[in-house]
Amino acid sequence: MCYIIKTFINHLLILTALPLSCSPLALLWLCLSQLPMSYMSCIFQLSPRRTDVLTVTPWLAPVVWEGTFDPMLIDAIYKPMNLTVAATVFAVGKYIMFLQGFLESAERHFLVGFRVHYHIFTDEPEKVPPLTLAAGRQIIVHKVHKLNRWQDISASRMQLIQKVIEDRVHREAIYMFCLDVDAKFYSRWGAEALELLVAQMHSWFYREQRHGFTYERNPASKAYIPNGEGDFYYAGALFGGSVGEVYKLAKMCHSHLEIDRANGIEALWQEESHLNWYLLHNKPSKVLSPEYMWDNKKGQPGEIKVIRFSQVPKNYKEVRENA
Ligand SMILES: [Mn+2]
Repeated sequence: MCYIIKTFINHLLILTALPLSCSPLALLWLCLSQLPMSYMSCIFQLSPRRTDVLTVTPWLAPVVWEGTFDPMLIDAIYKPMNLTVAATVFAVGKYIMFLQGFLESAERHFLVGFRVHYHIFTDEPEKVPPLTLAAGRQIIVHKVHKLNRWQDISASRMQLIQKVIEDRVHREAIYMFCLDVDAKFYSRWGAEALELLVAQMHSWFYREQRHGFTYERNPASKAYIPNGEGDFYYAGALFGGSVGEVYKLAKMCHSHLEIDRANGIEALWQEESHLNWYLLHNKPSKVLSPEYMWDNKKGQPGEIKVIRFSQVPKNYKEVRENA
């Protein structure tokens, strides 16, 4: 907002060719540039926000879109807190090929200026690229066994997330995000995403009606959501929140995946189906717009002003173990 006002005044000054020293507009410009951030935020709040998209859920959780927050103000609030954020990334089997692109782009855009611990789960630790990270950021590699089916790899994530929190993350970080590795960052993905329980509207379903969501519809599954229920279809590729909330989520989803497995049931989208069940019964306190995990196959519709993080287009036959 501040930037827009300044740019607008700058343009006016240039157009009217008024000398900076005596122009009343220049005085206004000076005043604006001297205003403390708290006043600037008031101006921002009084201006119209996004009206073309849903910006708050029926349970009053914000939905984060470009234009709904002031990144400078967000950083001014969160940076002094000196937070550590953990990020879990699974680079198992052929997915290791995405790790370098993921990490290099994350260093440019993901929570820049914050301490970030990347927890990389891989069956080939020697293939983790040697990268120099910004100060306060580190890579922690966890060796895992390669499972044969991608469905099992996906289902085992919840168990590994639960375990890494128990082992160390609960001591080391305040917030945590669980991210898919087959994606790259393109623009700011910042502290505006921090909250107790954070989920993202899936880029393929944010315009869909409830009946179009691909929830698990088998009543025998622990991920069952009946027709007529459900808020959003959330992406399995991105969720997070406080370490405590992510722990509760991972523990319950893992136990539900195990119960289903014991009963010979595999939910339609495995982990994602169980995540959607959990988030229906435990509402996220912040919902991220599809900007936060986009799919470039969908182009860039007008409401997507910024693509912050997006899936790398891939041939499933090349990367999945049993596609
Ligand atoms: Mn993925």
